[in-house]
Amino acid sequence: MVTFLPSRAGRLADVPSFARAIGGAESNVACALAGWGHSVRWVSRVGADGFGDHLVETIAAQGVDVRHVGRDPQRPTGIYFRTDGERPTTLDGSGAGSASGSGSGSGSGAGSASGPAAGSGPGPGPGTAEVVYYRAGSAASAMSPRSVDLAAVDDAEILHLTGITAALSPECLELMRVLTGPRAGRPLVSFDVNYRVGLWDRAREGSPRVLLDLARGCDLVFAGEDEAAAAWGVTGGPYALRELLPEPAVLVVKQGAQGATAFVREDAGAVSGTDGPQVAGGTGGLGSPARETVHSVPALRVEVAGAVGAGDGFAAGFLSATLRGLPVRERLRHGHLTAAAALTVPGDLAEPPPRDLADRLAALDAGEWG
Ligand code: KDG
Repeated sequence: MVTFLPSRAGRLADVPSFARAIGGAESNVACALAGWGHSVRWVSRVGADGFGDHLVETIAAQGVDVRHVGRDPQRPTGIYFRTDGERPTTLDGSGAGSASGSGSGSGSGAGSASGPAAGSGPGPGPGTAEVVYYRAGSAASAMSPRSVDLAAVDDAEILHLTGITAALSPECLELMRVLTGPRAGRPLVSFDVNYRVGLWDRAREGSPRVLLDLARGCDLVFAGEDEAAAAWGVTGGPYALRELLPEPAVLVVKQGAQGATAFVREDAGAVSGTDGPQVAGGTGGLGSPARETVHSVPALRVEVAGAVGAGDGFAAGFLSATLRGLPVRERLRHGHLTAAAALTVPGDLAEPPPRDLADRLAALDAGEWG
C-alpha cells in the first residue's frame, strides 16, 4: 500500500499535508529480510497507476523480487492515510500500547475503515491516531487463487502471510484458505494475525474468527495478546493463547511492554530450536501431547517516532534468525531489535539494524539484555 504520513500531529480533518511513503505488512517484512541479504519474493497485485509504479520500484530497489506482482488496469493501488496522536508516545521496543501500535503488540489499533472514510465515526479525541483506508475495490483486493501463481508462491523456504489479506475481500479470503491449506510442495507457512479492526465486518461471514482457522493451518504464527483478545476474546496470557492455538509448530505471542513468548514444538522440524527448557505441552493432538520448549524475552525500551510497521519488523527479525537456524531466544531478540528499529522512524520501513551488531546483541547474556 501507499501510505500517507501527516506533516503534523492532530485530527485528520486538520492535517494540512501528507508525505507519501510505502507500507503494507507483507512488503514491509519482505524489505527488511532483503535488507539482510535474504532472497525474498513479494507476490501481490497493484494498480497499473503511478502509485503502483512507486511501490514496485521502491520495493524492488530494496532487493525484493517483484516479478510476480501483477498490475491491474481496472483497479487502483490501495492507499491509506494516518495521523499522529497529540499525546507523546513512549513505548517499549515491542511497539505495544500506542494508539496505532503495530509492534510486538499486535498493531490491531491500525484501521478505522475499509473504504473511503467509511466507519470512521466521530472525530477522535486528542491523542488518538486515525487510520483511513482507501482500498475497497483495490487491485490487491481482487487477488484470488486464480490470479496468483502458486508455483511462484511455494518456491521458498518460508511463505509469510498476514491476516490483512484475508480481510480484503471474499476472493482474498479464498486465496488465504488455499495458501494456508494442505498441498503438495507447500513450504513452511508463517502467519502474522495482524487483526485490523476496521477491515473486518463482524456481521458477515469472515468475521475475525476466520483468522483463527487460518492460523491453525500454519507452521509459525505471530499473535499479539491484545489482538487475540479483540478478535477471539481470549485473555489470560500466552499459555491461554497456546491452548486456543495448539496446532502451529511455533507460536510467538507478543505481549507488548512485557516482551514476547515463543512456544516451539520439539517436532517442529526446520523451525524447531535446540535451546530452552523442555515442558510437556498438551499440544500434540489426540493422545500424544507433543513436547515443546517455551522461551520469553523482554522487550526493549526505545523513543518512538511511529509504531506502525514494528510488528512487521518483529516478524522479519524472527524469520531471519529462524532461516539462519539461530536459537529461539535469539530469534525473539532479533524480533525485538528489528521492531525497535521500526519504532524509531515515522514510516513503516526502517533500515534493519546491521546484522553483525544485531547478532552480537542477540547473543548477550540474559542479564545484559534490555
Ligand atoms: O503492519 C503495518 C501495516 O498495518 C500497514 O503498513 C498498512 O498493511 C497495512 C494495513 O492494511 O493495515
